[in-house]
Amino acid sequence: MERYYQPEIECASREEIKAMQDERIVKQIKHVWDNVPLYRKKMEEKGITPDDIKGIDDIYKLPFTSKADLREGYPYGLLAKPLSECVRIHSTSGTTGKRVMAYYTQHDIDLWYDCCARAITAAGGTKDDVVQVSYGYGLFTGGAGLDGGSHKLGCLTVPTSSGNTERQIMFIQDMKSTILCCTPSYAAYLGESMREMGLTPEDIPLKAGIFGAEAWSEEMRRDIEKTLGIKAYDIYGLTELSGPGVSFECSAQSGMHINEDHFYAEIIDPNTGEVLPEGSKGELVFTSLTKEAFPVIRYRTRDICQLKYEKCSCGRTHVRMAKPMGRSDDMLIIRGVNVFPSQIETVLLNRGYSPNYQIIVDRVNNTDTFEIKVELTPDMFTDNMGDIAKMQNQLVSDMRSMLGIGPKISLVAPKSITRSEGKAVRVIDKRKI
Ligand code: DLL
Repeated sequence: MERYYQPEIECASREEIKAMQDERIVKQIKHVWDNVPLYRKKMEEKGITPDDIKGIDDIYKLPFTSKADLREGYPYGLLAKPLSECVRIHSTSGTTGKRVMAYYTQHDIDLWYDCCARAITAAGGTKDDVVQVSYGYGLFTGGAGLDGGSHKLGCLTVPTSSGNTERQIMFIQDMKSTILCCTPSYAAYLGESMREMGLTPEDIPLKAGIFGAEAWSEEMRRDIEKTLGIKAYDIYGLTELSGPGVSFECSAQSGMHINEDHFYAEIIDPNTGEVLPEGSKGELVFTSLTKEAFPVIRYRTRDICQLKYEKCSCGRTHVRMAKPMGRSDDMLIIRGVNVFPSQIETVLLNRGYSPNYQIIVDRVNNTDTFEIKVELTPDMFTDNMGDIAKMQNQLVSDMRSMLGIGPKISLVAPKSITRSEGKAVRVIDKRKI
């Protein structure tokens, strides 16, 4: 039977959800107008005041917020509460520019951890579970978020953080961990390491995994489920909104339920900003309805996905989002063709390769070059040139059908591509260097 952490909210009727959002958006807009000069300025530029926002249906009137806006506010520009009322910061990694700092009051932290507790419950967790949190702890939100959710539920929490793979496996065995939380690429690495240590899924007590923070394919899910002998659940979130737990999968595994009492989602056309009808694929935009210290209004995530409002078989009523294909800025444009790394992952795993690959793009004589380094599994490893050529040709042809463009395939020896303990780095785009 399906269990819920907060059934009165997670299974509320659509009318109740809308009433909650109507009330919260009005309060939130007044809060940012009064306290965050950037939001007031942007609203004034559009000629609107808080009086124009009478409910959630008026949200389209509000200006969008971009990552550049948040960066411009670094470090304290977007704070909506006095620092003395804040108890925590987290931040994005800043790999593509200046960091975005996110601030939390104690109330913000409590609500965030509730969202993560909902996710753990939806993955079958109860207070009798042992939850190993192998997301990084620190400025990254993964460790803190799942740790907090696990505490709320009363699970025994094992805060290993990421890295030190053999120790992770030792803890899984010795602490009898039943739920593993980490990035999907690290889960795949843990599975590979277990196999090398001669362990089978029967040797470990894990029953479920809660994996997110990066795009991962259905093929990757099946691969992880097989190697670890678990059910693998997706979880989504971003620092700007709190961290993990903005949405999560339930037992139906048919999209991730967005915690709509805290986050209002829209799908827009990334080029025109037009709000798209239900079911359309586009850019996900979020408004935080309850954040005190660092609210974001119509924040453009750059994640490309779809929304589905129909009631889920699990009983939850909150809207579901499809697995994001990746950020629009992860999308590569190679010789004019759009390529998502997740499409490449699908082809490789369907052909029995491991999820260890690297995409290298460059520009030579004004033409894009496109190479995929693919690691052979120990079973496939051979020095027979004929066999290697056959495997390469097959992959080039599969990639051409999936992407509409043929890469150069370089097959490399097992274990030669660096493993990731957090978010995997799959793309080396030398055109940008
Ligand atoms: O990755 C928060 C998180 C931690 C989510 C642990 C889930 C688990 P950021 O580092 O700010 O926050 O990165 C946010 O990661 O905009 C997406 O592009 C991507 N992302 C997060 N979860 C998923 C997912 C955390 N389940 C960015 N599937 C987001 C695909 C995801 N992409």
